[in-house]
Amino acid sequence: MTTFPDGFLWGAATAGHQIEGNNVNSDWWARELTMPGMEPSGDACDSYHRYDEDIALLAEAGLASYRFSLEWSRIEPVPGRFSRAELAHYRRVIDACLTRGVTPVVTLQHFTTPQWFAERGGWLAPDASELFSRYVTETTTILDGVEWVVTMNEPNMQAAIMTAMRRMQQAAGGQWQSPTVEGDGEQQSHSEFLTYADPEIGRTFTAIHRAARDILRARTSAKVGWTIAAGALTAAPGGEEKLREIRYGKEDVYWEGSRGDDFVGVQAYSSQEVDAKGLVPHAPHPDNTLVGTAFRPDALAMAVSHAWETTLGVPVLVTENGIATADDTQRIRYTDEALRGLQAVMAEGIDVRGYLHWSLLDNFEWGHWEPTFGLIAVDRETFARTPKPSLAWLGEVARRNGVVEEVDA
Ligand code: IFM
Repeated sequence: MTTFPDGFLWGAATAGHQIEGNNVNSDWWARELTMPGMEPSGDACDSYHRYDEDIALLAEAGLASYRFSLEWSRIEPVPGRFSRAELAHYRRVIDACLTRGVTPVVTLQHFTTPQWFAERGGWLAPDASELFSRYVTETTTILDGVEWVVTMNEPNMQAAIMTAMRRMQQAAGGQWQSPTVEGDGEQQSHSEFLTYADPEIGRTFTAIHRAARDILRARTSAKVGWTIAAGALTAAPGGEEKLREIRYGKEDVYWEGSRGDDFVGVQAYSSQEVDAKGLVPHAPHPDNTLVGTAFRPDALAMAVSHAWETTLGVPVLVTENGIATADDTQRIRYTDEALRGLQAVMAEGIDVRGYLHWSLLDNFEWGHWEPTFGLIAVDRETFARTPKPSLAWLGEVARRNGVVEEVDA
Protein backbone atom coordinates (compact mmCIF):
# COMPACT_ATOMS: atom_id res chain seq x y z
CA MET A 1 0.00 0.00 0.00
CA THR A 2 1.45 3.35 -1.09
CA THR A 3 0.25 5.80 1.57
CA PHE A 4 0.20 9.57 1.83
CA PRO A 5 0.53 11.81 4.90
CA ASP A 6 -2.46 12.57 7.13
CA GLY A 7 -4.37 15.60 5.93
CA PHE A 8 -3.24 15.12 2.31
CA LEU A 9 -5.80 16.88 0.07
CA TRP A 10 -7.46 14.73 -2.57
CA GLY A 11 -9.58 16.39 -5.19
CA ALA A 12 -10.22 17.50 -8.72
CA ALA A 13 -9.88 20.76 -10.61
CA THR A 14 -11.79 22.82 -13.17
CA ALA A 15 -11.70 26.38 -14.51
CA GLY A 16 -14.54 28.83 -15.05
CA HIS A 17 -14.36 29.40 -18.79
CA GLN A 18 -13.95 25.70 -19.50
CA ILE A 19 -17.11 24.61 -17.67
CA GLU A 20 -19.45 27.52 -16.88
CA GLY A 21 -20.75 28.52 -20.32
CA ASN A 22 -21.55 31.89 -21.90
CA ASN A 23 -18.61 33.75 -20.51
CA VAL A 24 -19.41 36.51 -22.96
CA ASN A 25 -17.33 39.37 -21.57
CA SER A 26 -14.06 37.47 -21.68
CA ASP A 27 -11.24 37.76 -24.18
CA TRP A 28 -11.54 34.04 -24.98
CA TRP A 29 -15.19 34.39 -25.94
CA ALA A 30 -14.26 37.09 -28.42
CA ARG A 31 -11.35 35.00 -29.72
CA GLU A 32 -13.48 31.88 -30.20
CA LEU A 33 -15.86 33.79 -32.42
CA THR A 34 -13.17 35.13 -34.70
CA MET A 35 -10.19 32.78 -34.75
CA PRO A 36 -10.09 30.19 -37.57
CA GLY A 37 -9.83 26.63 -36.30
CA MET A 38 -11.38 27.32 -32.89
CA GLU A 39 -14.51 25.65 -31.64
CA PRO A 40 -16.59 27.89 -29.39
CA SER A 41 -17.10 27.25 -25.68
CA GLY A 42 -20.83 28.12 -25.93
CA ASP A 43 -22.80 26.74 -23.00
CA ALA A 44 -19.74 24.69 -22.00
CA CYS A 45 -20.91 22.27 -19.24
CA ASP A 46 -23.40 24.79 -17.87
CA SER A 47 -21.62 24.58 -14.53
CA TYR A 48 -22.48 28.21 -13.88
CA HIS A 49 -25.89 26.76 -12.96
CA ARG A 50 -24.91 23.18 -12.13
CA TYR A 51 -21.94 23.76 -9.79
CA ASP A 52 -23.82 22.23 -6.87
CA GLU A 53 -24.34 18.97 -8.73
CA ASP A 54 -20.65 18.93 -9.74
CA ILE A 55 -19.48 19.43 -6.16
CA ALA A 56 -21.97 16.83 -4.89
CA LEU A 57 -20.64 14.22 -7.35
CA LEU A 58 -17.07 14.97 -6.31
CA ALA A 59 -17.88 14.72 -2.59
CA GLU A 60 -20.02 11.58 -2.93
CA ALA A 61 -17.15 9.86 -4.73
CA GLY A 62 -14.89 10.48 -1.71
CA LEU A 63 -12.89 13.47 -2.89
CA ALA A 64 -12.49 16.27 -0.39
CA SER A 65 -11.15 19.20 -2.37
CA TYR A 66 -12.40 21.15 -5.37
CA ARG A 67 -10.32 23.63 -7.35
CA PHE A 68 -12.31 26.06 -9.45
CA SER A 69 -11.82 29.59 -10.72
CA LEU A 70 -13.59 32.90 -10.47
CA GLU A 71 -14.30 34.67 -13.77
CA TRP A 72 -12.86 38.15 -13.65
CA SER A 73 -14.92 39.21 -16.68
CA ARG A 74 -18.18 38.35 -14.91
CA ILE A 75 -17.14 40.11 -11.71
CA GLU A 76 -15.82 43.21 -13.50
CA PRO A 77 -17.52 43.30 -16.92
CA VAL A 78 -16.77 47.00 -17.28
CA PRO A 79 -13.60 48.63 -15.88
CA GLY A 80 -14.13 49.56 -12.24
CA ARG A 81 -17.75 48.28 -12.07
CA PHE A 82 -17.87 45.25 -9.81
CA SER A 83 -20.91 43.00 -9.80
CA ARG A 84 -22.08 42.21 -6.28
CA ALA A 85 -24.38 39.54 -7.74
CA GLU A 86 -21.49 37.70 -9.43
CA LEU A 87 -19.37 37.90 -6.29
CA ALA A 88 -22.34 36.45 -4.39
CA HIS A 89 -22.59 33.68 -7.00
CA TYR A 90 -18.98 32.65 -6.40
CA ARG A 91 -19.53 32.85 -2.64
CA ARG A 92 -22.34 30.32 -3.12
CA VAL A 93 -19.89 28.02 -4.93
CA ILE A 94 -17.47 28.32 -1.99
CA ASP A 95 -20.33 27.60 0.44
CA ALA A 96 -21.44 24.59 -1.63
CA CYS A 97 -17.94 23.19 -1.02
CA LEU A 98 -17.75 24.07 2.68
CA THR A 99 -21.18 22.64 3.54
CA ARG A 100 -20.09 19.30 2.05
CA GLY A 101 -16.77 19.26 3.86
CA VAL A 102 -14.95 19.95 0.58
CA THR A 103 -11.90 22.22 0.77
CA PRO A 104 -12.14 24.87 -1.94
CA VAL A 105 -8.98 25.83 -3.83
CA VAL A 106 -9.90 29.11 -5.49
CA THR A 107 -8.08 30.36 -8.58
CA LEU A 108 -8.61 34.08 -9.16
CA GLN A 109 -7.60 34.09 -12.83
CA HIS A 110 -7.43 31.05 -15.11
CA PHE A 111 -6.31 32.08 -18.64
CA THR A 112 -9.27 34.40 -19.36
CA THR A 113 -9.34 38.13 -18.72
CA PRO A 114 -12.10 40.65 -19.39
CA GLN A 115 -12.12 41.65 -23.04
CA TRP A 116 -11.68 45.30 -22.01
CA PHE A 117 -8.46 44.34 -20.18
CA ALA A 118 -7.16 42.51 -23.27
CA GLU A 119 -7.98 45.49 -25.47
CA ARG A 120 -5.94 47.78 -23.25
CA GLY A 121 -2.85 45.63 -23.81
CA GLY A 122 -3.47 42.77 -21.38
CA TRP A 123 -0.73 41.74 -18.98
CA LEU A 124 1.90 43.88 -20.67
CA ALA A 125 -0.02 47.17 -20.30
CA PRO A 126 1.65 49.57 -17.85
CA ASP A 127 -1.35 49.51 -15.48
CA ALA A 128 -1.98 45.72 -15.67
CA SER A 129 -0.82 45.11 -12.11
CA GLU A 130 -2.89 47.95 -10.74
CA LEU A 131 -6.01 46.68 -12.54
CA PHE A 132 -5.49 43.08 -11.47
CA SER A 133 -4.81 44.20 -7.88
CA ARG A 134 -8.06 46.16 -7.85
CA TYR A 135 -9.94 43.02 -8.94
CA VAL A 136 -8.07 40.86 -6.42
CA THR A 137 -9.00 43.29 -3.65
CA GLU A 138 -12.69 42.89 -4.53
CA THR A 139 -12.44 39.09 -4.50
CA THR A 140 -11.13 39.14 -0.93
CA THR A 141 -14.65 40.12 0.19
CA ILE A 142 -15.85 36.57 -0.54
CA LEU A 143 -12.82 34.53 0.55
CA ASP A 144 -13.66 34.08 4.20
CA GLY A 145 -12.91 30.48 5.22
CA VAL A 146 -10.96 29.74 2.03
CA GLU A 147 -7.60 28.18 2.87
CA TRP A 148 -5.98 27.97 -0.59
CA VAL A 149 -5.91 30.78 -3.13
CA VAL A 150 -4.17 30.71 -6.51
CA THR A 151 -3.56 34.21 -7.88
CA MET A 152 -3.21 33.10 -11.50
CA ASN A 153 -3.11 29.87 -13.44
CA GLU A 154 -0.09 28.96 -15.55
CA PRO A 155 1.29 32.46 -16.19
CA ASN A 156 3.99 30.70 -18.21
CA MET A 157 1.38 29.24 -20.56
CA GLN A 158 -0.38 32.61 -20.67
CA ALA A 159 2.93 34.17 -21.75
CA ALA A 160 3.32 31.54 -24.47
CA ILE A 161 -0.25 32.10 -25.67
CA MET A 162 0.36 35.86 -25.82
CA THR A 163 3.44 35.26 -27.94
CA ALA A 164 1.49 32.89 -30.18
CA MET A 165 -1.36 35.35 -30.62
CA ARG A 166 1.05 38.10 -31.62
CA ARG A 167 2.71 35.83 -34.15
CA MET A 168 -0.62 34.63 -35.54
CA GLN A 169 -1.82 38.17 -36.00
CA GLN A 170 1.35 38.90 -37.95
CA ALA A 171 1.00 35.74 -40.07
CA ALA A 172 -2.36 36.33 -41.75
CA GLY A 173 -4.59 33.26 -41.97
CA GLY A 174 -2.81 31.35 -39.19
CA GLN A 175 -4.93 28.65 -37.57
CA TRP A 176 -5.40 28.63 -33.84
CA GLN A 177 -4.06 25.62 -32.04
CA SER A 178 -4.75 24.91 -28.39
CA PRO A 179 -1.51 25.19 -26.41
CA THR A 180 -1.71 21.53 -25.53
CA VAL A 181 -2.58 20.12 -28.93
CA GLU A 182 0.37 18.97 -30.98
CA GLY A 183 0.17 19.34 -34.75
CA ASP A 184 2.24 19.10 -37.86
CA GLY A 185 3.14 21.29 -40.80
CA GLU A 186 1.86 24.83 -40.32
CA GLN A 187 0.30 23.91 -36.98
CA GLN A 188 3.53 22.43 -35.67
CA SER A 189 5.27 25.72 -36.30
CA HIS A 190 2.73 27.40 -34.04
CA SER A 191 3.23 24.95 -31.22
CA GLU A 192 6.97 25.52 -31.60
CA PHE A 193 6.75 29.21 -30.92
CA LEU A 194 4.40 28.47 -28.06
CA THR A 195 7.46 27.00 -26.40
CA TYR A 196 9.67 30.05 -26.57
CA ALA A 197 8.61 32.40 -23.82
CA ASP A 198 10.52 35.57 -23.11
CA PRO A 199 11.90 35.57 -19.50
CA GLU A 200 11.15 39.29 -19.28
CA ILE A 201 7.43 38.46 -19.52
CA GLY A 202 7.98 36.04 -16.64
CA ARG A 203 9.41 38.85 -14.53
CA THR A 204 6.41 41.03 -15.33
CA PHE A 205 4.03 38.25 -14.29
CA THR A 206 6.02 37.67 -11.11
CA ALA A 207 5.64 41.31 -10.08
CA ILE A 208 1.87 41.16 -10.76
CA HIS A 209 1.55 37.92 -8.79
CA ARG A 210 3.49 39.29 -5.84
CA ALA A 211 1.37 42.44 -5.67
CA ALA A 212 -1.74 40.23 -5.61
CA ARG A 213 -0.16 37.97 -3.00
CA ASP A 214 0.49 40.94 -0.70
CA ILE A 215 -3.15 42.00 -0.94
CA LEU A 216 -4.39 38.49 -0.20
CA ARG A 217 -2.05 38.13 2.74
CA ALA A 218 -3.15 41.44 4.19
CA ARG A 219 -6.88 40.80 3.76
CA THR A 220 -7.35 37.02 4.17
CA SER A 221 -5.84 34.14 6.08
CA ALA A 222 -5.46 32.00 2.95
CA LYS A 223 -2.29 30.30 1.80
CA VAL A 224 -1.31 32.03 -1.43
CA GLY A 225 0.52 30.74 -4.49
CA TRP A 226 0.27 30.45 -8.24
CA THR A 227 0.32 27.44 -10.54
CA ILE A 228 2.94 26.63 -13.17
CA ALA A 229 2.70 24.45 -16.28
CA ALA A 230 5.56 21.99 -15.89
CA GLY A 231 7.00 20.37 -18.99
CA ALA A 232 9.15 17.75 -17.23
CA LEU A 233 11.74 18.48 -19.92
CA THR A 234 14.86 16.36 -20.33
CA ALA A 235 17.96 16.74 -22.48
CA ALA A 236 18.61 14.47 -25.44
CA PRO A 237 22.35 13.90 -26.03
CA GLY A 238 23.80 17.30 -26.99
CA GLY A 239 20.66 19.17 -25.86
CA GLU A 240 21.80 20.18 -22.37
CA GLU A 241 22.45 23.85 -23.15
CA LYS A 242 19.28 24.25 -25.20
CA LEU A 243 17.31 22.62 -22.38
CA ARG A 244 18.58 25.21 -19.89
CA GLU A 245 17.77 28.05 -22.28
CA ILE A 246 14.24 26.89 -23.14
CA ARG A 247 13.37 25.83 -19.63
CA TYR A 248 14.44 29.13 -18.13
CA GLY A 249 12.02 31.31 -20.12
CA LYS A 250 9.28 28.73 -20.20
CA GLU A 251 9.38 27.63 -16.56
CA ASP A 252 12.26 28.41 -14.28
CA VAL A 253 11.75 32.16 -14.15
CA TYR A 254 8.23 31.34 -12.83
CA TRP A 255 9.41 28.72 -10.33
CA GLU A 256 11.86 31.34 -9.07
CA GLY A 257 8.94 33.78 -8.89
CA SER A 258 7.26 31.40 -6.41
CA ARG A 259 9.95 31.86 -3.80
CA GLY A 260 8.35 33.30 -0.67
CA ASP A 261 4.89 31.93 -1.54
CA ASP A 262 2.96 29.64 0.80
CA PHE A 263 2.76 26.93 -1.85
CA VAL A 264 3.32 26.40 -5.54
CA GLY A 265 0.84 24.62 -7.81
CA VAL A 266 2.53 22.02 -10.01
CA GLN A 267 0.67 21.05 -13.18
CA ALA A 268 2.19 18.18 -15.13
CA TYR A 269 0.92 15.92 -17.89
CA SER A 270 3.76 14.63 -20.05
CA SER A 271 7.50 14.86 -20.56
CA GLN A 272 9.44 15.96 -23.60
CA GLU A 273 13.04 15.96 -24.78
CA VAL A 274 15.06 18.93 -25.92
CA ASP A 275 17.87 18.46 -28.40
CA ALA A 276 20.39 20.98 -29.74
CA LYS A 277 17.70 22.42 -32.05
CA GLY A 278 14.88 22.66 -29.54
CA LEU A 279 11.89 20.66 -28.35
CA VAL A 280 11.70 17.21 -29.93
CA PRO A 281 8.12 16.50 -31.14
CA HIS A 282 6.35 13.59 -29.42
CA ALA A 283 6.83 10.48 -31.57
CA PRO A 284 3.61 8.82 -32.76
CA HIS A 285 2.65 5.97 -30.42
CA PRO A 286 -0.63 4.09 -29.81
CA ASP A 287 -0.52 5.19 -26.16
CA ASN A 288 -0.27 8.90 -27.06
CA THR A 289 -2.99 11.11 -25.59
CA LEU A 290 -5.77 12.92 -27.46
CA VAL A 291 -3.62 16.05 -27.46
CA GLY A 292 -0.78 14.17 -29.15
CA THR A 293 1.54 14.03 -26.15
CA ALA A 294 3.36 10.94 -24.94
CA PHE A 295 1.85 8.77 -22.17
CA ARG A 296 4.24 9.80 -19.39
CA PRO A 297 2.80 9.39 -15.89
CA ASP A 298 6.35 9.77 -14.57
CA ALA A 299 6.16 13.44 -15.61
CA LEU A 300 4.44 14.28 -12.33
CA ALA A 301 7.30 13.12 -10.10
CA MET A 302 9.84 14.73 -12.43
CA ALA A 303 7.96 18.03 -12.34
CA VAL A 304 7.50 18.02 -8.57
CA SER A 305 11.23 17.35 -8.04
CA HIS A 306 12.17 20.16 -10.43
CA ALA A 307 9.74 22.56 -8.74
CA TRP A 308 11.10 21.71 -5.31
CA GLU A 309 14.69 22.33 -6.43
CA THR A 310 14.02 25.52 -8.35
CA THR A 311 11.72 27.17 -5.81
CA LEU A 312 14.21 26.24 -3.06
CA GLY A 313 11.67 24.22 -1.13
CA VAL A 314 8.29 25.91 -1.48
CA PRO A 315 5.59 23.38 -0.43
CA VAL A 316 3.91 21.81 -3.45
CA LEU A 317 0.23 21.35 -4.17
CA VAL A 318 -0.37 19.28 -7.29
CA THR A 319 -3.07 21.51 -8.77
CA GLU A 320 -3.39 19.61 -12.06
CA ASN A 321 -2.42 16.20 -13.39
CA GLY A 322 -4.37 14.03 -15.78
CA ILE A 323 -4.69 12.73 -19.30
CA ALA A 324 -6.75 13.50 -22.40
CA THR A 325 -8.10 10.10 -23.33
CA ALA A 326 -11.33 8.47 -24.44
CA ASP A 327 -10.23 5.30 -22.63
CA ASP A 328 -10.98 5.54 -18.92
CA THR A 329 -8.85 2.46 -18.18
CA GLN A 330 -5.90 4.38 -19.59
CA ARG A 331 -6.80 7.31 -17.29
CA ILE A 332 -6.74 5.03 -14.24
CA ARG A 333 -3.48 3.42 -15.33
CA TYR A 334 -1.94 6.88 -15.88
CA THR A 335 -3.11 8.25 -12.54
CA ASP A 336 -2.08 5.16 -10.61
CA GLU A 337 1.46 5.36 -12.01
CA ALA A 338 1.62 9.13 -11.48
CA LEU A 339 0.60 8.74 -7.82
CA ARG A 340 3.14 5.98 -7.19
CA GLY A 341 5.84 8.25 -8.62
CA LEU A 342 4.60 11.15 -6.52
CA GLN A 343 4.71 9.10 -3.35
CA ALA A 344 8.28 8.02 -4.16
CA VAL A 345 9.56 11.61 -4.36
CA MET A 346 7.62 12.51 -1.22
CA ALA A 347 9.39 9.65 0.54
CA GLU A 348 12.67 11.39 -0.36
CA GLY A 349 11.52 14.46 1.58
CA ILE A 350 9.56 16.69 -0.82
CA ASP A 351 6.70 18.44 0.96
CA VAL A 352 3.57 17.81 -1.15
CA ARG A 353 0.26 18.88 0.39
CA GLY A 354 -2.27 17.40 -2.01
CA TYR A 355 -3.25 16.07 -5.42
CA LEU A 356 -5.99 17.62 -7.56
CA HIS A 357 -6.81 15.72 -10.71
CA TRP A 358 -7.46 17.54 -13.98
CA SER A 359 -10.27 17.48 -14.55
CA LEU A 360 -13.52 16.83 -12.73
CA LEU A 361 -15.48 17.17 -15.99
CA ASP A 362 -14.93 16.64 -19.69
CA ASN A 363 -14.72 20.30 -20.65
CA PHE A 364 -13.73 22.95 -23.16
CA GLU A 365 -10.06 22.46 -23.96
CA TRP A 366 -9.28 25.97 -25.20
CA GLY A 367 -10.65 25.81 -28.73
CA HIS A 368 -11.32 22.08 -28.80
CA TRP A 369 -13.97 19.78 -27.36
CA GLU A 370 -12.47 16.46 -28.41
CA PRO A 371 -9.71 16.08 -25.78
CA THR A 372 -11.53 14.64 -22.79
CA PHE A 373 -9.70 14.96 -19.46
CA GLY A 374 -12.69 14.36 -17.17
CA LEU A 375 -13.52 11.96 -14.38
CA ILE A 376 -17.13 12.72 -15.35
CA ALA A 377 -18.56 12.77 -18.88
CA VAL A 378 -20.95 15.60 -19.80
CA ASP A 379 -23.64 15.37 -22.46
CA ARG A 380 -23.30 18.65 -24.35
CA GLU A 381 -26.98 18.75 -25.31
CA THR A 382 -28.63 17.84 -22.00
CA PHE A 383 -25.68 18.59 -19.67
CA ALA A 384 -26.32 15.24 -17.96
CA ARG A 385 -23.29 14.16 -15.94
CA THR A 386 -22.10 10.53 -16.11
CA PRO A 387 -19.32 9.63 -13.69
CA LYS A 388 -16.63 7.43 -15.20
CA PRO A 389 -15.07 4.49 -13.30
CA SER A 390 -11.99 6.69 -12.72
CA LEU A 391 -14.02 8.97 -10.42
CA ALA A 392 -14.92 6.10 -8.09
CA TRP A 393 -11.35 4.78 -8.36
CA LEU A 394 -9.80 8.12 -7.33
CA GLY A 395 -12.42 8.52 -4.60
CA GLU A 396 -11.35 5.16 -3.21
CA VAL A 397 -7.69 6.21 -3.31
CA ALA A 398 -8.71 9.32 -1.35
CA ARG A 399 -10.68 7.33 1.25
CA ARG A 400 -7.73 5.01 1.82
CA ASN A 401 -5.24 7.86 1.52
CA GLY A 402 -3.17 5.55 -0.63
CA VAL A 403 -2.88 3.64 -3.86
CA VAL A 404 -3.59 -0.01 -3.25
CA GLU A 405 -4.49 -1.89 -6.35
CA GLU A 406 -2.30 -2.74 -9.26
CA VAL A 407 -4.34 -1.75 -12.27
CA ASP A 408 -4.63 -3.98 -15.33
CA ALA A 409 -2.93 -2.51 -18.37
O1 IFM B 1 -7.21 22.49 -19.71
C1 IFM B 1 -5.93 22.90 -19.33
C2 IFM B 1 -6.02 23.84 -18.14
O2 IFM B 1 -6.86 24.93 -18.38
C3 IFM B 1 -4.63 24.38 -17.82
N1 IFM B 1 -3.66 23.31 -17.69
C4 IFM B 1 -3.64 22.28 -18.70
C5 IFM B 1 -5.06 21.75 -18.93
C6 IFM B 1 -5.04 20.62 -19.97
O3 IFM B 1 -4.52 21.04 -21.16
